[in-house]
Amino acid sequence: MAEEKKLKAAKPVKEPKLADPVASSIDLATQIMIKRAQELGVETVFDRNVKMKPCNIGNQGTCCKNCAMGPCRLPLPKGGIEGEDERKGMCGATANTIAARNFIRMIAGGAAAHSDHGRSVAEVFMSAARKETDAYKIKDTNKLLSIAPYLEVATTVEVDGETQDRDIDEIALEVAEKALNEWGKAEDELLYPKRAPKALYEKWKKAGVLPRNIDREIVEIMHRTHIGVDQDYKNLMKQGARAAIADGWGGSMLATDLQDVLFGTPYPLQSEANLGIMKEDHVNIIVHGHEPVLSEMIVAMAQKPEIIEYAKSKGAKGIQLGGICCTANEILQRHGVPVAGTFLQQELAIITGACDAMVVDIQCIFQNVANVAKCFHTKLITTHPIAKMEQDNVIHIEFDEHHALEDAEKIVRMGIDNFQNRGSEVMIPKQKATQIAGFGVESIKYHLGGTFRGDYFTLNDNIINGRIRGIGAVVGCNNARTRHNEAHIQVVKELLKNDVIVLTTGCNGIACAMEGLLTPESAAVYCGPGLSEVCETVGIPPVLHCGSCVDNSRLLLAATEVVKAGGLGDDICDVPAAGSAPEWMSEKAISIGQYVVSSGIYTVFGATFPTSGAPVFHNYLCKEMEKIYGGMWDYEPDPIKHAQLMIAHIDKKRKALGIDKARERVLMDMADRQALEA
Ligand code: XCC
Ligand code: SF4
Repeated sequence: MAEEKKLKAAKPVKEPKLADPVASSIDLATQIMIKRAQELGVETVFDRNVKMKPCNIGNQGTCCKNCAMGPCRLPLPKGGIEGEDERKGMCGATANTIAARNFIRMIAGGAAAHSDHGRSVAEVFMSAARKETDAYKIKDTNKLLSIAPYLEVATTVEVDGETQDRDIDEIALEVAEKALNEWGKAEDELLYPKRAPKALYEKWKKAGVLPRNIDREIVEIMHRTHIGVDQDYKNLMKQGARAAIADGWGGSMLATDLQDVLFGTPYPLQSEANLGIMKEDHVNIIVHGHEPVLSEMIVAMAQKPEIIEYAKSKGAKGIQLGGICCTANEILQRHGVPVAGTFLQQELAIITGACDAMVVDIQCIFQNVANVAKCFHTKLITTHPIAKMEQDNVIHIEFDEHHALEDAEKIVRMGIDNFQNRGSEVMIPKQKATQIAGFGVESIKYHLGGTFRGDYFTLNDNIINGRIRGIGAVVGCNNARTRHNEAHIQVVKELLKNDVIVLTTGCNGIACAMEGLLTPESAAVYCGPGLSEVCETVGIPPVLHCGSCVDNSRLLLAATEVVKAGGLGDDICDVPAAGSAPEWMSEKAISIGQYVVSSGIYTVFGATFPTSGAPVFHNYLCKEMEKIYGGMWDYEPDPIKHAQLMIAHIDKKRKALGIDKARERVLMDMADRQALEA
């Protein structure tokens, strides 16, 4: 016995489990930096992924902790359910009820995040309209005039029987009032859903899902999912859809529109992406999060000659700004500021040892960046009153639109002052790719619009004649449970190969940028003959980066423009289009997925799906929902099958429109032509 004990005690200490860099990401810069982190003994999300397994019951969506009699856990039995599903929680809640409650609480979380972001922008917009701040101005008056009618704000006035243009400041003020009112008005319904095609609006009306105001729909989810309230998954999902519509056609759309008015509507511009954008001899300031309100000021500050001089006085050659997540997408699309990386690269940016300041606002910020920053000289600065961190190395500089420029200056100077504190451990990977970003409803109109006919006529025409098979909207996060960027890139490439043009936002946009897919040249390499020809003629990349998470609202409006241009049905659900989030992880992704589905678009998610433990409810989302909205969910973790499901749906829609034959003709022509040329 004693011997045995001794033997046991002598057992070597277990090495900590570490991630395999190549298995963790398809991106070389990421692989290099994961390895680097491990050499330095700094833990990243990739290591935590191998150390901690996700909970199997939570994963199935069937763990309820909505009251203190639980948590009640209802995993799916190994062999599935035979006969009646008798699983129930303490109160009797079924697996369907539990999964549906959890699902719509995710929608509430996501819709709240997007919409609260929108509210902040609306508040800044109000300050600008009232001229209470020097930092923010109404920059894009064309955009202001274009959105005013949707908020029921007149752009003209009658003076002595004559129609005249109304004063811009007056319009801005009324737009601000009307917009802010959307979050909490006591009567009526949300205004923006009327921008949808009429058939869709009527569908929502009939289904009883027209949102009343943004906040109310989110609050009602919290009420309905409290113990003992709504216990019918269909009725729960009705509210889930309503809150999601209030996000996509409400909070998010307002965020996008008001940001465009304040900071300018994006137009295509060139930039770069990946960690290689950081520069060893420059002060590197990384902005991370979602709201452009502060980062816009930082961009302005970092360009000021006296600030650049100050950086030089500290021994740096200049200031290099870079972005992570959607703050990156915001300042990329308006200023061409390069993107340092995706959601999963946030820790790695600090591990370069060259990040002098990381400035974060809201959403998608790992608390672990504080632990990583502790191992380096990096100043980690939180800026938002609702988003602080407990670690004591985190600096909080609360940002306020009334002293925005002062705050931005303080932050940038802090980064500059920190340049000299760098250790010897600087290692920036070289990888970066060129990208063209900054697409949106307006620029697609410009590039693919017709000169004589409707705005989106050229795009529609090419879909009708079959050169473009359809539209794929591929968006969303990275998820450390899957190989970084692999599904994003495989799904997108499979779509391109099959002549499906891709619109992207969020971290998929960043993944595509890193892979070089956001360049016109990539069309000839990756696209089928039809799409490649269109891209070449028009001079656009085959993947159009349309911005941040809230900018998924741009995709809804682009789809609406396609319907308006004619020839592809009279509702969004008629258009040969499909949505996808191959590596989703956030609650916002679920809210986005639901408003896209409720807008009539078939939407496939990868990674995992939080309803697998409740097959009846899952089936409701994936099949029954089509009867209500024309769109439905699907789940497929294999990227190629995932893309093929989207293509099959696109073909189904082409057939319903009677344009399936056109494509065969185009391909035949093209093959003939190629044979002739050869
Ligand atoms: Fe966050 Fe918007 Fe997801 Fe990326 S994509 S991980 S939500 S940053 Ni919207
Ligand atoms: Fe369990 Fe019902 Fe309470 Fe949920 S609400 S924890 S299912 S008793």
